[in-house]
Amino acid sequence: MRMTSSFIPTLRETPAEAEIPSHKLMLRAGFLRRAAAGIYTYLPLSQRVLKKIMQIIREEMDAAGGQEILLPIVQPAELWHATGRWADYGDEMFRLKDRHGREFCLGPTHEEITTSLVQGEVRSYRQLPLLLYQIQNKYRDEVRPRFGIIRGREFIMKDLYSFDQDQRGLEESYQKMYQAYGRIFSRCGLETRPVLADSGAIGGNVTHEFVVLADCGEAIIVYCPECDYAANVERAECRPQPKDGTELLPLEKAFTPGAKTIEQVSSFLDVAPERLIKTLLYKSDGEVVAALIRGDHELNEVKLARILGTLELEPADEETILQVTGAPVGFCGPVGLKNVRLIVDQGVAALANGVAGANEEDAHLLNVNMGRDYEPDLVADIRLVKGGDPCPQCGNALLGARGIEVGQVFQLGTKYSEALRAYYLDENGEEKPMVMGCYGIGVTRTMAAVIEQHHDEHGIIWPMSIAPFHVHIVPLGDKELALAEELYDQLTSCGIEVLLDDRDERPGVKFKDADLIGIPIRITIGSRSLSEGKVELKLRSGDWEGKLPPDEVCAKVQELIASKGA
Ligand code: 9G3
Repeated sequence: MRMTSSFIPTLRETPAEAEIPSHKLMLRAGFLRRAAAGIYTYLPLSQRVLKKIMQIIREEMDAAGGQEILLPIVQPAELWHATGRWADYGDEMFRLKDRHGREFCLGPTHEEITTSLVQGEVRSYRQLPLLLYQIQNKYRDEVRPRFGIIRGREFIMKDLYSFDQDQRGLEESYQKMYQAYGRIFSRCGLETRPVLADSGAIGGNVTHEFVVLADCGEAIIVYCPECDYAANVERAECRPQPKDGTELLPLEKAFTPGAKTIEQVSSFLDVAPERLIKTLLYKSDGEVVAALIRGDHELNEVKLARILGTLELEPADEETILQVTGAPVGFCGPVGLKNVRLIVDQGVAALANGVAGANEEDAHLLNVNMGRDYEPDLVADIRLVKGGDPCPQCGNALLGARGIEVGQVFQLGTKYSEALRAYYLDENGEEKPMVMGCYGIGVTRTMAAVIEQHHDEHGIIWPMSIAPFHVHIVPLGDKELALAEELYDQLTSCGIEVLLDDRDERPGVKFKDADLIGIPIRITIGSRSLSEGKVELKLRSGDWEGKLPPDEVCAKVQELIASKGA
């Protein structure tokens, strides 16, 4: 491609709305333009990258036994009513009506549609396992689209759905996908880390997220430097502490005027935060629940919601707190609470002689002990794990990190096949629900994640495997253009993808744009090196450069491409 006939609108300045490197660089390097909040146009350079990422995904999905289909974006509401999910998702779902007033949504995901398809076609165990996938736009009306295409409202996803006879079959499909994901991301030049995740409303209970470590990432994970434990903090477990064997002291009320927060109570009573018991009141499905957590720990609301088996969990408001405890906010405690379910974190269960609110204004209780002073309804792990906490597998201190979730694999079980009656006859002629898994890769998000992992202050540094082109030729003057055209033809005839900067621009402008766009191999043709009968080659990554005669360029470029694993 020649730059004079290409649509690559590079920018000198970074548009104000861009906050993170990948968003800034895609706008400046002429890869992307915004159509509306969270809605983008992918310009020619992006399209070339996306096609290569999709090609890698297709090769690996097909190799794992997947068959590609194309599902509808416009989905009938009936299917979502059947699974009960039409009501689960509020404004996040794009809904529309057809000319007859029938309700539809723009597909945010495709469990319903795919299960309904399979329900109508598969009747025998001989037809399983069945792995169907698509690469298609998805629509989710994010309340706050941000970070460019990383959290957009329209994005491209590969989603595969597996249908098996039983749990064992599902685990085989899951493993195949898990391995294929590792290969896909490394072939895209992405370093990802699979982490245990929470399956949220989708159902099932085994799920992993593939995360790209990045400071702008919205996923918060912990991982162990010593063993293979890694988890999204929504899901991360921690090792239960041993029970504190101290002798139980008698309950005592302390006057704590105005001391409400952990810090205030801790300093007023001169008691360490880890001896305090935070009692947090929530409303869940109409009932009031108290979560007890140590003063130096944070509550993990996702874990609490999962334990309560609820989708809606919100902090109790002030009048509920007043009504339930008889005291204003800040003096709530477990002793004497009526009609409130007590979910106690294991860190509190292990505590002896803790300090808690007295359910009385300006009063706290000392030497509170579970079992003697209050009965828990349930002791569980409801703690938000953070860096420094002990690894649940090996006990070493966990490390915290932020990451971009580029893929997610779920064991769904039979939630959708039961709801949509996707049954099959097993070898004994018995009717059984198919056991499902679902597996997503954010295709457009992957492109942005690659930029997050591969850029410097001058621009993008594309891995060879998904670069929009292999070679960027920069002739510095019009004398050098003739040789540039010759090299362009030679390389192109060897199947090498070349971008030729044939614009009538000063060298500085050409170099800036070449750095910005980030093609891996750059060939510079200038009068100085030409006088020695040579052209300059260098890798955008900076880890090689050299001068060589024009007739050796083609072989060298092929060697560089091969060595970079394209
Ligand atoms: C919705 C809306 C948003 C959603 C969902 C449904 C996320 C929803 C979870 C998944 C699970 C997997 C198949 C590919 C991989 C991910 N956001 N999820 O189900 F109606 Cl508005 O999408 N689906």
